Amino acid sequence: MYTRKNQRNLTSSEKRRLVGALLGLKRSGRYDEFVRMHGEYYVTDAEDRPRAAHMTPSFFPWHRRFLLEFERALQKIDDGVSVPYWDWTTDNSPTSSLWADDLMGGTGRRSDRQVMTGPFAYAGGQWRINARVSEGDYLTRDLGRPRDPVSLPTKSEVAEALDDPAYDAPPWDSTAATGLRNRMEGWSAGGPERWRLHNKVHRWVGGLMTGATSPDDPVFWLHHAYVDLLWTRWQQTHPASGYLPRKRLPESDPQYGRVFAADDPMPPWDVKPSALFDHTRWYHYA
Ligand SMILES: [Cu+2]
Repeated sequence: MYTRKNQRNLTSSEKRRLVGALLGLKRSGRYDEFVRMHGEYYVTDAEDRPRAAHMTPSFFPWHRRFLLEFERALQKIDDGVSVPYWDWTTDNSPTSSLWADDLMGGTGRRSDRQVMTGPFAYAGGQWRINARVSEGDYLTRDLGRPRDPVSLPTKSEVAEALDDPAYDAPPWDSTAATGLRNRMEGWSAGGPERWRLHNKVHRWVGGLMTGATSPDDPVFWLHHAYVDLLWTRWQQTHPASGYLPRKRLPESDPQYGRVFAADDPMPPWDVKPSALFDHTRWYHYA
């Protein structure tokens, strides 16, 4: 049992240890295995394959397990480390301390979006991008996308998503109009708000964070820890609601065999979403 803290409350020694563990994991090659796994499970609902991680009800439990595995790997390097969370409704500017040299480093330079500051700058020699969908060996960012500004989601947008008493809704994909899962994952049918909440944060960071290998940017983990925290808040607010679909969908359902009901084992760990509903045996949020 350990604590996941708000990144803004980390002491300088906690920041140093977190960065050290991230760089150590990268050095060992293990970090890039997580990046590749995320890319491999980036299955969209345009495909017929099962979707465990994205555009799917198991978006929350799959990422919870993904973060837990990652955190265990970090803790093998330094057992005092945990994944902090980034509350992007509050720390919502490129000048937030999150982006300082002692934590994530800053935005990319204008010409090629290459991150030039902090521990993950290519020139530092410790953060080479190996698993990627785009060109370049270096981490890229475009915080806030100044040329065509995008803003981070607000507290009221989060509150609106958390207010929905249903966990998810048919058709259980990126077009579900209601339900916590798609409101929070943030797909919408079109219009100016094509990317909302979780998705919008990926877009705001820009660069590698917008693609299937988004964990190439270590801020991925801090973002997803906050998404995980928001799931716990929804659970507390709606104790009578639960994960949906509860039972496997009938064969007649177009999503049959493509989404995971509460007790359908999810790859690659063969773990049921229901085994991940209660996070309190592992960690709590401070
Ligand atoms: Cu994400």
